[in-house]
Amino acid sequence: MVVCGVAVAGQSGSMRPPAALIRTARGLWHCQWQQLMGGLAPADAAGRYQRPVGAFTALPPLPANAAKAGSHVLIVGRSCPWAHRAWLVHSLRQLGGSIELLVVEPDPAAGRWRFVEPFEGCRTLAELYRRSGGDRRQPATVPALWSRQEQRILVNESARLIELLDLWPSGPEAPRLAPPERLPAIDHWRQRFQGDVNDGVYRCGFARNQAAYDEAESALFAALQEAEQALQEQEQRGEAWLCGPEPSLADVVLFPTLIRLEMVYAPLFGCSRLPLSQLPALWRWRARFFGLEGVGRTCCPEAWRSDYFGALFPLHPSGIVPAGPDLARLVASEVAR
Ligand SMILES: N[C@@H](CCC(=O)N[C@@H](CS)C(=O)NCC(=O)O)C(=O)O
Repeated sequence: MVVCGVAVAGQSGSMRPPAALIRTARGLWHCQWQQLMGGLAPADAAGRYQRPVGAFTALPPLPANAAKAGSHVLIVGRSCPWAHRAWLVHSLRQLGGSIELLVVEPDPAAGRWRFVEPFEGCRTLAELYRRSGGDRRQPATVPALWSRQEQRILVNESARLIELLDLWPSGPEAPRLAPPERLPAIDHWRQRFQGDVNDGVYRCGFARNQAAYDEAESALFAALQEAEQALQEQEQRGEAWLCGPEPSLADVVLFPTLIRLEMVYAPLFGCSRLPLSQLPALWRWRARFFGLEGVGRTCCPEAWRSDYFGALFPLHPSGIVPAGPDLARLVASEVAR
């Protein structure tokens, strides 16, 4: 087998390894890779990624003390797109008065989130989960909403968390992101994106075989083409957003995935069929969303690259963090050339 980059005898002073050795190494590596992937990303029998079920997934009632300053803490990680959607709602609805934002750091060696300073006596998110009665076998994920009064995590499923945050009391200026009159359209897009786009990029990256990857990749780009078409029609009507003249939860859930596309998901997860520049309405939409008040502060490209490329060892064993495109170019309203 000839591979670009394999040292050729006489050129670098080293000998090309014998073919039998390469075959054996490939077989062994594939076996080990499947095992490592089993720890990172469970799959079904056909090799499709199956996202594990979380611990506190139900939508809780709005707490009676929701409006009280500092009564709750929203725990996020910078690189996580699921946390990013909750952070966006927190920021767009200006909830900082009642919900403190706490950013956890990844610990790639241990494969878990840790607090920069101990929080409620815990050093890791896993400890806080156990304190809340979480099952040890379930992953301690971000985002999570902590109640200081009840001393427990209220919800850690981002899809429910953003619904709760949309109902959270806030100032008169704070937008509602899922107003009842637009709910059918918003729900339609949220469902369309959740599996094929938001989880879809992970289904591409964590696929165990070609067929599983192909299925996820086609579904991802079919959904993006649909969103492109819808946004073109919206623009013709003079409406900037997926579900009308104002941004909604449908836009919120699409943004964290699309803003990471060129930096992480295309190079690492193989979501590279089309650069976003070839979906021009989505490109313009992304630039508009980035321009909303407070969104820029939630975008941390260095953390995205270092966490994904540094932590997902089975996908990127060298741990080398590649240079990425400049965020400013990706959110310029004109397509970057
Ligand atoms: N269902 C969860 C998924 C959240 C999730 O997978 N978060 C990842 C980071 S992107 C995490 O914290 N993983 C830690 C772990 O699996 O131990 C949601 O949508 O909120």
